[in-house]
Amino acid sequence: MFRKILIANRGEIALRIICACKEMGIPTVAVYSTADQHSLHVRFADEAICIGPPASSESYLNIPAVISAAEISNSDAIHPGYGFLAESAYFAEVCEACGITFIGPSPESIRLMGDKERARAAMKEAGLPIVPGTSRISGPVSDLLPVAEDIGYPLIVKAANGGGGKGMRIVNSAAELPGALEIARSEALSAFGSPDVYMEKFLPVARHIEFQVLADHHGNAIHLGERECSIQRRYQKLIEEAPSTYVSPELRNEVGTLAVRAAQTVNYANAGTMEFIFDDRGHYYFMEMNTRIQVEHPVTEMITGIDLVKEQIRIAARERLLYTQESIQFRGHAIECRINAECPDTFLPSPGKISAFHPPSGPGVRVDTAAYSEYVITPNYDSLVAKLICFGRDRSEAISRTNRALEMTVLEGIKSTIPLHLRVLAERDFLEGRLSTRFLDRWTRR
Ligand code: MV4
Repeated sequence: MFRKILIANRGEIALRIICACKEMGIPTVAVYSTADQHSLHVRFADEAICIGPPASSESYLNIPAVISAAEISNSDAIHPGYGFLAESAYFAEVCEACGITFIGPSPESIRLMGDKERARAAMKEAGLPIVPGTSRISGPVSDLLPVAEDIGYPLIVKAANGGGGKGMRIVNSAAELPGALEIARSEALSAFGSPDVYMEKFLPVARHIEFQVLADHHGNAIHLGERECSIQRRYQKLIEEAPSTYVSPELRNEVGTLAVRAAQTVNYANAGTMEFIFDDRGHYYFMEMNTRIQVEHPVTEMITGIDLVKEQIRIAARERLLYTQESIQFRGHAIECRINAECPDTFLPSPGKISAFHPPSGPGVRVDTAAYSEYVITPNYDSLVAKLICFGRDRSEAISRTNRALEMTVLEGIKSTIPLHLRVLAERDFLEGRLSTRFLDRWTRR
């Protein structure tokens, strides 16, 4: 096992990783920017090293600063959390070159899955259904019109090196294609450093459902079922749940088995998530694979009883998976609400000082947060204040718990998404499990 783990992140996920390390008896090192000197990850880690000014590019994304902190503190592993350096194949390579274990998959796996077109091809080869579409496209629009005609409208243009919605454009007709391509290309260039895009058939009423897999370095792999993530706005997830009301035990077993086999085919090792789009006729298609621990991992932990962060650490230390597929049991239902510091109507960030904060508790309630009363949310980082995860013996109990927990949350001084969550939880379609990626359109114009 590792001697000491450096956590290259901040906020609630840094605390979540500290929890796992403490329970495993592994000392931790926090890194922080000058904006975060009063943060809880600094307080709860065994050591803390300041790595730069508030701007992420000069601190949490500053590879030489992070590696130096690991070397000075004699850390032999780095957990990157999510965001920041978590999906940088280059960072994983630098760790390797410095003799530090990157707690995540290999640089090759990160690079493969980061290239959405190569990932699609690899997963198709490994037996997963993919959305009909093209590979990387270039050249004049006139050459692309016939290709687009072939796919059929509506179609969606996506960034080849993207993910998570940036650089995406829905195209309803040939007339819209030139403009959409131009916008998608320039967005892709500024967000991902490459203007390359590809086209896919757009599935208008669809569900976004992802499967969690765990794979070790000894060829063992399991899946931990799915998470339903259809309730998103501007491709930012707002509510996630497990299991999905759409997935029967048979379908879970079918897609999970395919996901596990695909992970093994590409020699994937660590935690990973395969995103699928499900249409309303029972068809499903692989979209992309995320090579990190995800924000919404707690809903899977609640229904399986497995600590995903501890498993990531064990796998990175080359230990064998503790579980076989047969030993995994799904029990109950879990719902996660992302409580962001933003206006619930406009979704504009609402930074400022939290004047009062009392997180909810009681049976079946988990709150992952790094916030406290008097804490100041600065505009430097993302707006996540807390994740509220509620467990119930069934979906209906999970919903009532989420409702009462939201009502029993005191969060003053900033605007938050709590009112929006309460509205969603009162919607008939939500209560009856009729979810789709269009769900939030009823209240928001995108
Ligand atoms: C799609 C899609 C429909 N058809 N691709 C959004 C995030 C990114 N990871 C992939 N996403 C989607 N890709 C095809 N071919 C629907 C989504 C999607 C979505 C689209 C519009 C509005 C909300 C959405 C929520 C989740 C997924």
